[in-house]
Amino acid sequence: MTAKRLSVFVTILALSLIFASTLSGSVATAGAGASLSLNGGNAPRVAGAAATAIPDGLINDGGFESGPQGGVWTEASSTSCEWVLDPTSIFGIPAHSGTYAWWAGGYCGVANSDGISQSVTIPAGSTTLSFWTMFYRVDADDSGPDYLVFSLNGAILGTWKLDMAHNTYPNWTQQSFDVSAWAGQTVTVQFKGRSRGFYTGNVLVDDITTE
Ligand SMILES: [Ca+2]
Ligand SMILES: [Ca+2]
Repeated sequence: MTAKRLSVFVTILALSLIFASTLSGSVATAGAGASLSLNGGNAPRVAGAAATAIPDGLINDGGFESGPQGGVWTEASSTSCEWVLDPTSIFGIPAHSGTYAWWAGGYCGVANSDGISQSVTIPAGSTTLSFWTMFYRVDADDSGPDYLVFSLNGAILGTWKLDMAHNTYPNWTQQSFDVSAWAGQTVTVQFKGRSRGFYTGNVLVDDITTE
């Protein structure tokens, strides 16, 4: 069996497992490095209850504890999967804090691209915006590059390649940026995950705060 055919087989198997677990009402229990390697798609998107904004520093619900379909974040995805999740069952590690984190990149039948954004006013005197990341590259690097991009008002402040060189699993690391240039302004905070090609990288993001 060629590597590609094996990949397709594993993908179908993973989809079947996720579908079966959805039917039974339980959470997919694929361990880290199993289904995640080729199909990171978690539970399909479902209509969720209206979320209540949870103040979390400057960034509303910067810890994603409103859960899937959180109302304070505008979510986008090129696939039907939901990317705010409890990562325990799929990644084998918990969120940085609380229950939920946001997952960029990944796979949902096909390579997934997703994003989250919200509009906030950076208070005068704020200097730093920080967040935590957990990069997880299971598969070999491929010719279709995968990225995480962080921007304020469209100005890209950080770009990370989701390749094997940036793998930090199972450790969370903190990223910090000087946002003093935006102090006093209302800006759009945006994260984008982009996956291309047959293999995809993954990154979890949690606890976005300012000081
Ligand atoms: Ca969290
Ligand atoms: Ca790729």
